[in-house]
Amino acid sequence: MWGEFVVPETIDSRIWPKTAAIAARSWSPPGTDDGEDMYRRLEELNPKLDVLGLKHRFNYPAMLQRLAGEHPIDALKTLADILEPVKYYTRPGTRAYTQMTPLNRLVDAARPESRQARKFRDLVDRYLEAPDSSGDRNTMLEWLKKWRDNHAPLKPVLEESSLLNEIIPLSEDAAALAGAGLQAVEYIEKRQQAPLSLVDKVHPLLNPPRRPEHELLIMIAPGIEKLVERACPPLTTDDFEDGDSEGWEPNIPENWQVGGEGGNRFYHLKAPGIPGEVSAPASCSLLKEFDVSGFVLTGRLRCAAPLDNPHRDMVIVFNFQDPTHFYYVHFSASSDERHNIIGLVNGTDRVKINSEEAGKTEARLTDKRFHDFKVSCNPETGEIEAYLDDLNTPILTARDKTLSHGWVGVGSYDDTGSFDDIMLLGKRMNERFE
Ligand SMILES: [Ca+2]
Ligand SMILES: [Ca+2]
Ligand SMILES: [Ca+2]
Repeated sequence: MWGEFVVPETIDSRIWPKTAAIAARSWSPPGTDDGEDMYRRLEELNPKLDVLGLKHRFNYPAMLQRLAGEHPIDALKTLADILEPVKYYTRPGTRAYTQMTPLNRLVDAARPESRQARKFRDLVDRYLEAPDSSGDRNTMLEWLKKWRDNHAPLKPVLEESSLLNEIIPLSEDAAALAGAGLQAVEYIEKRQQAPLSLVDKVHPLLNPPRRPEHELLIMIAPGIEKLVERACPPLTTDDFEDGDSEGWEPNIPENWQVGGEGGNRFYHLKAPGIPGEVSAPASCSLLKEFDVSGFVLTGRLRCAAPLDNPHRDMVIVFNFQDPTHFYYVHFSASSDERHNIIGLVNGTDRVKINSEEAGKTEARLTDKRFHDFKVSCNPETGEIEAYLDDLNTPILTARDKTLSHGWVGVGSYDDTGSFDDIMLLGKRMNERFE
């Protein structure tokens, strides 16, 4: 075994029982690939390993008890049972570790794979296959309620321990995720579409910072995501892997194509657009099937302009009604009155409408890598938010009700670049945004 974050107390849990699975892989015929059966057999093996004196299970409650101090461990275990340590080489980049750093935090106690989260994913899958007749529904709801209500009893435990303080936001997030899962089930069973606000609430929890200080992942998140997606399905998604750009309507068709590299395909804007009658983004391609009133658009974008161009940009357009009436989010490499803004084009040259001071916004489009983005708009409140990389904290926000609906699309003011993994959630025109 190879690992930097192991001490005698945790080494067994990092080796067992997965070594048994590796062994079985080696002596089994290539066709043996039943994951469910593997887990069943590993669970049978666990007590036998206990008898041999391995501590891969016994040290877990002991470590939790040490963290919980005088408190009972129940609430802490309820949370820890659905957590896993961050993966790959994330830990060394999160804080300065040395050989003298004690490995006694919750990330060290947490097991490499959460059995309960895996079982929850299975329950969700079976429930979504047959929501009305699934015998797993009650267990799923029971678990979700337990996780939703766990933060209140756990909070005093976390507040009293200097080692557990860092878990407070994580515990809140886990409870919020479970709460959102329960709400999603309500909408699924009422056969109603959930409001976008539910998706908006869950989205940041599903896209946590890549290097969270507590170094833990909430492993029930993918199951919750499936429930929320069923309750509020996207209007459309596009990863461009089929090689065509059906559904997209560019203003200059010859400038757009589906490109590919390294086995991935994406939507590529290969030439800058032509400036129009008013100052506004010159290139855009719209999802013309969806005239939306309120939406959340997510995806990835990258700019192909030279790195020494401080005005390099990619834009997301929305509430587009015609070429001189629309909003756009301008993601750029520099911040001023025209760059890295939310802009409104209303029959005349664009104006900056975001509330951040010009020149003070975080301009993150400084390289040629793909960046995650999210743009959301609520026409009832007029709130517009734009995110890049960190999908928890918007870098641009505005409040404007000039245009209440329209098409969304992707483009650039005057540069080139690519888009991928587009997902549009929204209410079509005349549906209420709650
Ligand atoms: Ca793709
Ligand atoms: Ca396609
Ligand atoms: Ca530019």
